[in-house]
Amino acid sequence: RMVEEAKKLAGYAAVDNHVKNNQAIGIGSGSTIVHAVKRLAERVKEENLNVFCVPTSFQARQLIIENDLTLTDLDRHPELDVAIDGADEVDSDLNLIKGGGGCLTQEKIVAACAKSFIVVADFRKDSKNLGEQWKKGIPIEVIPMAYMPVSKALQGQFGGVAELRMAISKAGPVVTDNGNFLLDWKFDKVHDWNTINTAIKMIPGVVDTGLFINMAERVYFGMEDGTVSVRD
Ligand code: DER
Repeated sequence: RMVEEAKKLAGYAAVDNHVKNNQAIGIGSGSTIVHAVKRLAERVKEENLNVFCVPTSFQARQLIIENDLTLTDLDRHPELDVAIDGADEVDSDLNLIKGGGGCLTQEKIVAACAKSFIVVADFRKDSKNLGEQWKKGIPIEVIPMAYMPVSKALQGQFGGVAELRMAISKAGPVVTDNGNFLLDWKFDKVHDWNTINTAIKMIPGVVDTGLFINMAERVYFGMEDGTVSVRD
């Protein structure tokens, strides 16, 4: 399928351009990162590389273990050489919406610990402004007992609609790897994302947001025509 091939192109390009021997590497979550991890495992084997991988979710942890990569953590490697992760949408300033997979909090922590944060995405994620293509809203991780007041504060201050993310194969709300709930905030106008990100984080009960502002160093887009487009 074209999209899967595009994810693979992006994942391989990021690993081939940014992974070297003796690195501590942050491993993101989602489906595109799976291709990057496969390529990483291939290179580790072929080139006998020594790398240490920090996961951003239970899923990423499983991926690291399944691919026989060395698992580590931020206690042992608080400074990472590079973090590679996916995104739900990328705008022209390299601002990201992340959290479609519900792993945004640990993803943002790991991305912030890395000297270089590299994003891998298929062509569907390439937008001019946030919200053009991603219609599921900005994921916000919240302390469960506060989801209603946070939702009200969000809507009162910034408009739009904030919905509690309900689970599909489990009764009730999605519970994150950190034991929290998720709100998906469907905004209805263009905002200054840096300002609004800070304001949302100030609402008591908010753990973190899926807005990654001024964090990504480079994005690799796998394109429909089989090429890779790079945005710095
Ligand atoms: O949930 C997340 O933050 C994921 O990284 C997401 O943004 C990308 O997931 P995908 O690679 O499956 O599209």
